[in-house]
Amino acid sequence: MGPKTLIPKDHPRYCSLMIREKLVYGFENGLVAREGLIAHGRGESFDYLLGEQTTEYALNSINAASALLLLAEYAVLSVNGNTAALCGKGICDLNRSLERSSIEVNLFYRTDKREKLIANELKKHGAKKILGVGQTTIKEIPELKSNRRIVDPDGIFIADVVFVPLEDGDRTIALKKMNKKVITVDLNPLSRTSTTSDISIVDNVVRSIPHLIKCVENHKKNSKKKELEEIVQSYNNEQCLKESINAIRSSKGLAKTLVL
Ligand code: PTJ
Repeated sequence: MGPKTLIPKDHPRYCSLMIREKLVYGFENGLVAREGLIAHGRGESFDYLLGEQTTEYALNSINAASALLLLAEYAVLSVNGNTAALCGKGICDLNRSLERSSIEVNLFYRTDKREKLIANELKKHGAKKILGVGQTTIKEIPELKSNRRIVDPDGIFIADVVFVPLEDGDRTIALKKMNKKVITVDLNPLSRTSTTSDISIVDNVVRSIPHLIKCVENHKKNSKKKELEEIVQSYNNEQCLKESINAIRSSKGLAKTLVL
């Protein structure tokens, strides 16, 4: 079940408007926090400036992210309300593509009810086990005050690689202090999350997850461990962020979206 919509398929901004509809639907069904709608507005404005397309720099980051996820001893895919509403299926597909990974619900505006609703949504897409829900034992990320400090002892706490789409800066910094490799998806190349993560995919999470799954599948078939290691070692996050900022400044994106 998805949102019922009156938006005609030939509307020039159909894709962007459908993303909004999905979030509103997610909000009405208790998955998305009110603040999640506002956070989306910020992301949407950056997406507009980037031309609502996956840039070659984002593809480069996605390639490095897929290599790092495959090299991980244990990767955790952290899911919040927005991610669950926009690409719950994609997260479950990505988790199935990886051999050593789990999904954990981890919320900034945490409520038990929303945690359970998000877990149920992910289970509809075939996820068997969801961490971070109804925990009896918990671990806390040191030096973090927000609700995101509470993590699953079998999940983020012990993971060496954490995938955190639409993350807040404080937790990214805290995860780095715990020596974890952090991969994020954030349309804002200037955010603390983007500038602190090891790999920042500056792209809409809706577009990047399918690319990421394809890349993982491709590397599984064709790349050796050494090749994956080389991809990760030669990746330069700072350069990718600079290129994303340049793309915004040079208004390549604007040239496309302004006509719509
Ligand atoms: O579900 P919860 O309670 O965990 O709350 C989730 C939100 C997103 C509300 C919470 O994490 C939050 O407040 O996030 P921030 O600090 O506003 O950061 C969200 C970042 O994601 C911003 O930098 C946005 O530009 C970016 N963003 C928003 N929508 C997208 C996005 N990046 C990629 N794809 C999007 N669709």
